[in-house]
Amino acid sequence: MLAEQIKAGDRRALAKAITLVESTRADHGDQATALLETLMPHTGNSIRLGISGAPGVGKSTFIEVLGNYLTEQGHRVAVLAVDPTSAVSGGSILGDKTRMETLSVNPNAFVRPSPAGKTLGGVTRRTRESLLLCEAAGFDVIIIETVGVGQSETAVSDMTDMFLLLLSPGGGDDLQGIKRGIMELADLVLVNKADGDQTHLANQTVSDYGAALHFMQARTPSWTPRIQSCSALHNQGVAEVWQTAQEFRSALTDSGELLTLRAQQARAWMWSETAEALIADLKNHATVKALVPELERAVLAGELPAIVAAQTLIKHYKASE
Ligand SMILES: Nc1nc2c(ncn2[C@@H]2O[C@H](COP(=O)(O)OP(=O)(O)OP(=O)(O)O)[C@@H](O)[C@H]2O)c(=O)[nH]1
Ligand SMILES: [Mg+2]
Repeated sequence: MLAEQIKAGDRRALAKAITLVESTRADHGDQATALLETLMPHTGNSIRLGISGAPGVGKSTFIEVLGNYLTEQGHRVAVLAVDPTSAVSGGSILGDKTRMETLSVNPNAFVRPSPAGKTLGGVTRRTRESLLLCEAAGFDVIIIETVGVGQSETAVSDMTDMFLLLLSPGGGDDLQGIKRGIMELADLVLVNKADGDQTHLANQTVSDYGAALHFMQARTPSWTPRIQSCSALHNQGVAEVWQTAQEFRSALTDSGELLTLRAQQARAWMWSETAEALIADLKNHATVKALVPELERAVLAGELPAIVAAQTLIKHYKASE
């Protein structure tokens, strides 16, 4: 019945299901996968947006304004966070700051902070599954926020249709701590804080980056990355962002690329799931476990090539299948 409640759009049931997905208990894991299987036919009906940018650039402010605007337009909006720092520290930066006070009490929105996890892979795996659950619950716009510190953007871009990068007015990407590889993921670059005495600088930044974008390899044949400015604080340029997102969606739908993109993402996810599960199983294997300390010591001491140690582990793992 949890599945039924989710399909009916019950936000509490959705929150419960996400907790199940995030749980590390084996029986919860089984329930979660069964639930995902049941709900799979009800997923896919959303536009999946990834949003990244350096700390303080205004991601949360922007998402809150965009989210409230979209619910006014009749959409149902879910916001999930991927916080690479939570994988390291166990705590979550985004979790605390991603409060989005007005959006989280909006009945047509669902805001979920980042799950805690030991690895970024673990955190993003849960986010992918949560995304599917949100779709099954009838949310038609899913926004995944990640802080732009360079590790999680690729993961987020691998689970979304469209990737938005927020910048502050002024400064090259090196000054903003944005790596070029991340610029290349962006389908839309947004210069936020285009207000007050920063307005002019924001316009300047738009033309500087606009020129640079022309020299970048487009991610897909049917879309050329764009750059726009906005002020999340004053709710300016936000409707225009949604306009662009819709154009993006139409372009990729018409060309058939959206389906291909999602299919390829799902296949890549299958293999990353397989790799994660195999590694976990191998590390749990009694013979392997017994061998690890000595092999690690020898590798650390430079006595044994890593490849030989890896092959030894795999040989023993396979021998006792
Ligand atoms: N002037 C101006 N300030 C803004 C705008 N958007 C956000 N801010 C301010 O910038 C600060 C950071 O905003 P957040 O929305 O918390 O930024 P964030 O990117 O989510 O930050 P982290 O979660 O720490 O990575 C806050 O003080 C906001 O009020 C804007 O459009 N104009
Ligand atoms: Mg934030």
